[in-house]
Amino acid sequence: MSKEDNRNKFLKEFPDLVVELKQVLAQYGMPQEAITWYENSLNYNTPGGKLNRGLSVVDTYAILKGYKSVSELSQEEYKKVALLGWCIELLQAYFLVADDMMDKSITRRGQPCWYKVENVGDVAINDAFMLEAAIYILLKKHFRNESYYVDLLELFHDVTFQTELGQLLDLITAPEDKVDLSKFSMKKHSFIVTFKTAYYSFYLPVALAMHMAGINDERDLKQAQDVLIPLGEYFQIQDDFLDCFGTPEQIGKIGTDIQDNKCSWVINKALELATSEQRKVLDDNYGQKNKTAEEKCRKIFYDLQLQKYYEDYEEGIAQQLKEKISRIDESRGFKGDVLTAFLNKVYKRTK
Ligand code: GPP
Ligand code: MG
Ligand code: MG
Ligand code: MG
Repeated sequence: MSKEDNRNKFLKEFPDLVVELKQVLAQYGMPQEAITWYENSLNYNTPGGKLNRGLSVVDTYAILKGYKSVSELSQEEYKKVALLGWCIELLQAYFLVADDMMDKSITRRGQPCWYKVENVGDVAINDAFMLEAAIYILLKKHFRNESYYVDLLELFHDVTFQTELGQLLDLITAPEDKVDLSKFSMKKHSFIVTFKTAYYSFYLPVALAMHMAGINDERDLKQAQDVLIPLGEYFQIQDDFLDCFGTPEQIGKIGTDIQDNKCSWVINKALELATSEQRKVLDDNYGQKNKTAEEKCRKIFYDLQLQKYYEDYEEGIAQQLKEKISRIDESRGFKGDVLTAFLNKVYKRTK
């Protein structure tokens, strides 16, 4: 099955989930207006992205089961594993709706952020909570009788909290009114991105598929985690890099990290390399809410040739990860191919 077919097959599952979720509101006797609101929020915020996380659950499950392609899954099996994939996409939707408000972002996936849509505004806060709630409604409905139901719940809860910890550190390291670049470091950056991105984007899809495939020995979950967390860190470094050096057309969003005073990979690398004059310009302009100051910072990033350092980082980390994957112990049924598939999706991505 081609990549496009895979994606379309996965997308076809979503409308039925929306119907199920709307039914829950209908059963509570909610007025039609509220049901329609929820439907709009689900459709606007959930399916529009790359769907990497959701599709990964399906792909990983197929590899673990030894299928050559996703088309070998029975219809029932496909529906179930795709539902787990959609649960991660709902988690992602919940995070992004909230994150865009906190980061004051303008666009997401090539359209206005949800809170920027006419008549939405702060209702988006409640919509974010309701996107999260959808996960547990669907899990209860479809997995309640499985032996691994509690494992799924714990995974979602633990990973959600880890992401919130990362988001907390991301936000308090970037106060709006007080720019202090001496608070930043690569170590702090690594902590932020591991928590805010790597757990939910990389470990979660694989761990979910492992539970459903019955390959869930602690040692195997640990093997997966030991590769997926650094891979997720690499992915977020790409996100940081593209925020500054990518175009909105390419990445579907307008970068905000410089004006938002974010402890991103870009500024941390610049701080390692800057002369004292350059450092002064960064101290005076980073995190200032205007385009001129932003451009002054960006010019320094170009002068320091950060693109080159980024490419070096990318080559180095990809090599390290490949080596790690080659040492995976497959004796209990876990497969290194699961991890290679992830690495291939991430390596040299430009969007
Ligand atoms: C992405 O960081 C981080 C998240 C999406 C986690 C948000 C967590 C919450 C608990 C709300 P980012 O701000 O760099 O992402 P983007 O560049 O896509 O806005
Ligand atoms: Mg953010
Ligand atoms: Mg953001
Ligand atoms: Mg970003």
